[in-house]
This record gives sequence, C-alpha cells and structure tokens, in this order.
Amino acid sequence: MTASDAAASRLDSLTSWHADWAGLKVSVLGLGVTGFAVADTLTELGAEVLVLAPAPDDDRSRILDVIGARLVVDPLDGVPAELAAFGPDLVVASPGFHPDHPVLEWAGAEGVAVWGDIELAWRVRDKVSGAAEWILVTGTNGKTTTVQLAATFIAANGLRAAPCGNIGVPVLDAVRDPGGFDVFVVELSSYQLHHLPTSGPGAIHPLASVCLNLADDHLDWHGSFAAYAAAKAKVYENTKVACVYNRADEATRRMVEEAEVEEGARAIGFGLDTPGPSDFGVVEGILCDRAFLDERATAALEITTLDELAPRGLDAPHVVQNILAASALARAAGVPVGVIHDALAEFRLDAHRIETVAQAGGIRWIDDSKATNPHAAEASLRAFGQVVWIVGGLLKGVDADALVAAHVERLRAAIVIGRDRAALVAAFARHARDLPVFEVTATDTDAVMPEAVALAAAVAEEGDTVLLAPAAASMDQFADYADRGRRFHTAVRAMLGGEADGDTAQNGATEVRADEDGAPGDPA
Ligand code: UMA
Repeated sequence: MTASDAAASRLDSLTSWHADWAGLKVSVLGLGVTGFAVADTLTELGAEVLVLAPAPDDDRSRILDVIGARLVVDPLDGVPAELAAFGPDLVVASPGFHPDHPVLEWAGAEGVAVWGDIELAWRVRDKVSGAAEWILVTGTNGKTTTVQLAATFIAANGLRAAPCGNIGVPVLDAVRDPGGFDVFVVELSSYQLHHLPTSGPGAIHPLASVCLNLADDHLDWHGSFAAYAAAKAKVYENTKVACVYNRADEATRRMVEEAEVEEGARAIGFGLDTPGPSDFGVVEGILCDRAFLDERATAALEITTLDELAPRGLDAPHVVQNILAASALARAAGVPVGVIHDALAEFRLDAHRIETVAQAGGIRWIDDSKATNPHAAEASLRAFGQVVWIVGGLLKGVDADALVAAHVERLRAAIVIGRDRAALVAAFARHARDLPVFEVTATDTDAVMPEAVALAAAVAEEGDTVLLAPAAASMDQFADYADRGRRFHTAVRAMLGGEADGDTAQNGATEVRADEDGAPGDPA
C-alpha cells in the first residue's frame, strides 16, 4: 500500500466522532464562522490543526491558541510555505473558498483530500445524537425562511429540531450541542454543496431534501449557470423519504429525476396551483397536502388558508411556496397537518423580508432588503401593485435586464442605489424609456438611504408602495443586507416624523443573522 493509499483508507474510516482522529494532520482554510467551528471540532477530536487565514479576528486567534491549534496569517494569494512544511493529510475549506483557490489547487496536485465543513459534520454527527435525521434545504431564494418554517413545524410536534448551516449556525456547532437534536434542518449554499461528495463515507443521506428554485446567482463564484445548477442538484442525492421540488421550476424536477436516491424515496411537488396526487398546492385559497395520505388519488388534507396567513404578511406568493415546501419536509418527518396549522398561527418572518416599515398618506413603505438577487426581487415586485422601486448594489455578475423588462408596467419610478448603477440605468433606458429613473449619487453610507427615501417620497402617489428590493448584495455601500434595511427604516421614519399611521415593523420580526448572499470573503 502506498502512503497516499494509506492516507485515503484512514480518511475513509473516519465516519464517527468515536473514530480514531488522533494525530490526523488537518489544515483548515479560513477563520470565519466555519473555520473556527472546524478547528474547534478537530482539536477536540485530537487532530493536529493548522489554520490558514488572511486577517483573523483577535478573539478567534486567541482561542485557537488556547485550544492548541496553530494559526498562520497569510494573504493566501499563493500557497504558504508553512502549509507544505506541515504536510496535511486533509484540508477542510470554508465555503467561501473557490475551488480554483491556490491552496485547493495545491491540495489537488499533492493528492491531499479536501472536505467542506458539512462533510466533516456528517461524519461526526453521532457525537450526541446518533440517530438524528437530516433535512437539506437549498435554492436560490427562500432557504432561510423554509428552514425556519420546517424546524418550527418539527419542534411543534415535540421533536428537538436544529435549524443550522448557511443560516448562520455552523452544522458542526449544532452537531456538538450537548443538548442533542432529533432533526437537523440544514440550509446549504451552493458553495457548501459544491464541496460535498455524493457517494462514499462523506456523502449525506438525508431524510428529505428540497431545491426551492433555481435562478442566476453567484455566477462569479461558480463560473457558469450549469456549474451553479450542478452544485444545487447534489442536495437530492441519497435522499431516503422525500425529494421535494418546485412544480413551477422545471429545473428542480429534472434534478430529482436525475438524482440517485434510496429505494422508496418519493418525488413530492409543491406549487401555487392545484396539486396532483403526491403534491402540495393551493385549491380555492386552501393550502393542501395531497401527498402524505393514503387516499391521495381522490382527497387532500387542509393545512391552512390564505385568509389565515394574510394578517401576518405570509400570503405573498413566494412565502406560500416556502410554507408548502416546509410542510412537505415536515410531513416527511411525520408531523401531522394540524400541528403545522397551529405552528403557522405563531410564525413570524424575519426582519427585512417584505417588512412593512410605515404607512402614511396612502403610501406603504416596504423593506425587502433581503432581496439580494434578481430572483428574490422578482418575487417581491410581484407581491405589490404600483411600485416606486429602490434597486441596486452589487450585482454579483448577474444580469438584471430581464427583471427590469418584466416589471416596467408596475413601476411608478425607479431609484437606483449602489456604486455600480450603470447596468441598471442602461436596462431602464432600454426597457422603460419613459419611466422616471433617479440615481442616488451620495457616496457616504449615511447619506444613501436618506437621499433614496427623499427621492421616493417626491414621486410616490396615494396607493403606491415604495419597495426596497435591491436585487443585489449590499456590501458596496453597507455592512450587509440588515444594515441596508435598518438604514432604510431610519430614513423613512425620519422623513415621515409623526405622520406614519402604522410605523411598527409588521413582521414583529427578529434578526437571526446579519449577513447575506455575498461574494467570498464578505462579512458573515
Ligand atoms: N476567505 C479568504 N479567501 C477566500 C474566501 C474566504 O481568505 O477566497 C476568508 C474570509 O476572509 C473569511 C473566512 O475565509 O475570513 C471566512 O470564510 P467564508 O467566507 O467561507 O465564511 P464563514 O464565516 O465561514 O461563513 C460561512 C458562510 N459564508 C459563505 O459561504 C460566504 C455563511 O453564509 C454561513 O452562515 C456560515 O459559513 C455557517 O455555515 C453566509 C453567506 O453569505 C450567510 N452565504 C452565501 C449565501 O447565502 O448565498 C453563500
């Protein structure tokens, strides 16, 4: 057996917390939320850990020292000499690291295995909760809401459910939580999926899985739409009970058809139209399960109604889709429809997701700062009538042309924010020649939202909605999408003074994270 065969066979045997990790030499790439959880886990397991990171924060660096992991601070635009000298058996990469990163290319050339944090978490999942099931959620938009909904439904049924992953809580933290969980509801980004194997000892076998939708996003990272779609499709591999797909998004159905799943796994469609047998859908305002009942050829189970959802803003079409998808996942985990119905009565969307900031003079001010790509902004625009649209930011290599063209009719005016406004302004010139388009030229972060809000107030008419749905990431001018949303709230309230009829956030929302769909290296 060669040295590299021996190393591969040792890694193959590492499929349990209780396996022999002692002395394994692991290089951890990145020291953000993920890198820290990986280093902490591996040192606890007795591995020898070398962390590589460009500019780590002081707290994390200090703790590394305490737990006995070595840190090399390096810009990482090449391969640090310390890495080659260390000679790792394994590299664990944080999700933001592109596969073409010099360190990952070096690992490939040297025959050193590369894992992501999700694979490591799967391999050590038996630390506390050996028999826990995993439910996987991906998609371009709606992932976090769907994860929260599914976890809420499962918890309402008396099980311990952990929403984790790209939602902001590393899966490794959830897996090591001493309280233990029965179900991990894992949000996976396309980056995390890219690093996941689909077969072998590191491949996840989820109870249920969903790709909610697929639209252009992160093309700068993946290089092409095909590569982005291929990463997302991995979510369905090895599913045991239910592959949940979006009937309105053909690409998600094809992914299910092409996936290698376990014997007996079912394809379950969701959509806003009438459900067929094995589907979730909507009939005359009633959200129905026509999948998890024996009489599905002729009957369906009522989950809730649009009328019940409306008072909390949960009746917007894309939110209803998230509810149907989450219901399908929860039903796969054995949650009765009545439990889902009652849990929904308590559910609130997070802040900055179609959140009503104020109503004054017949004008509604809505914060959907979480709409960080065109697909999300599309769903947001569809939920309203006549709109003054505040749009722009970092477009991440995505073309917003089709979005502009599709919504010209509903626009009263457009207010373009962000450093790179040219592409959007050109799209408006092409598709909406007569539309009033205003550019916010302020460069100081404090001045952007006050200027945008003042411009919007000057053109909005009674019955209009002023909608912040930027279709772009925020990091060119703001700390993150939450910062952008908060500054919008502040500017609207300052402008309205005492005028607002209902100036509290409609969602009754709380924030779970202050990061977003960003480029690698964005603040997380
Ligand atoms: N880094 C580099 N070079 C690179 C990439 C990263 O030096 O090429 C460094 C960064 O400077 C940073 C560290 O590596 O210090 C962090 O690594 P990271 O970017 O992978 O981020 P984490 O802090 O580990 O957070 C990640 C996810 N971030 C990304 O995928 C970019 C978080 O998702 C996730 O919540 C967290 O793991 C826990 O699982 C955030 C995100 O923006 C919300 N996700 C994108 C999305 O939702 O669309 C993918």
